[in-house]
Amino acid sequence: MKPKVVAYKKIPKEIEEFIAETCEITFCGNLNDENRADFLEKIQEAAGLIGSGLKVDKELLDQMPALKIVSNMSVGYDNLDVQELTKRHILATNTPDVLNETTADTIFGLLLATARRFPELHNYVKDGRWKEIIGEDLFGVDVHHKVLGIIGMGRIGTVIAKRAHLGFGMEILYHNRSRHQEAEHQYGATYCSLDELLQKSDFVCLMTPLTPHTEHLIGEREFRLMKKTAIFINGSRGKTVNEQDLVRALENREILAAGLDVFQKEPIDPDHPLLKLENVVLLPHVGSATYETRFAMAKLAAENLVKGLQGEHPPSLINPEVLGK
Ligand code: 8YV
Repeated sequence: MKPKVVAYKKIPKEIEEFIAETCEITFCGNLNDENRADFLEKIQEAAGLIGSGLKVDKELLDQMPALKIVSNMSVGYDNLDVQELTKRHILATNTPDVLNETTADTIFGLLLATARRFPELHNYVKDGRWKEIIGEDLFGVDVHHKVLGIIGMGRIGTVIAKRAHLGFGMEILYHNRSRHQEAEHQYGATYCSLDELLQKSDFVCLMTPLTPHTEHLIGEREFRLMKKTAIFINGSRGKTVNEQDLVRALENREILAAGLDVFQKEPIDPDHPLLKLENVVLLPHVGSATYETRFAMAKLAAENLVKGLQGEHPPSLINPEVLGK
């Protein structure tokens, strides 16, 4: 009897076929309010769950008595109650590393676009408003050789530092739970306190995972410490910043601009104050959103799922203690 698996996010056909070799896979569509009842019915006998973003907590787990593994198609796993999963001896896996380069491309691209106001200038041309040589009112700011402060020098932060230092001659400051030798030796990164990073950086790039320690890590106090010419970039999770304080800082010009790929609520409400501001560049959480990288993430998530259900050690296990490791 093949173990039952529910996929609540679309996965490539090839990957679905790989899973179907050893599992009975049910695809319930990208989970939303409309298909939630159908999803809750399908998960009753599921031994495996694969997707990204679904809140997997006590309430859901009580409805999944047969669950053996939750496979996140994302590197972030703040949607999983890992403590509860471990207590119930349920494996939890994610997809680290396969998305580092692509996400770093996205975040550094967002930094460049925000600094040089590319979306605003694109619309200026597209709307037929380009009538004369561009004046100071549409100038951006330089990125090369400026100071980039990275909060969260992890796998992706390090690759951002590589682009910034080797490609753009930027000086790198970083704040992290621990020192990062590779970033220091390869990219000249300097470890410093959060306050010092905020005061000295021309660009502040938030790349931490979302944890109880990092929730609202950046708020009014932190924005006031930043330079008035600073640009804030968030590539972590929306809840690592106090969004109301960010809007206020942007409205009051306490910082120059912000580039955001993540938001407190996703999709963001159409009437959200951020959407009314000029000094922002907003992306719909597309850090890893390329054909190649999403395929690699789905492939790794599927390998985690299949190996976990076969009693083997999944390639990227979040809670190895479940296997007694
Ligand atoms: C994912 C991300 O694309 O991997 C993560 O943690 O935030 C993104 O790379 C997204 O969460 C999957 O839908």
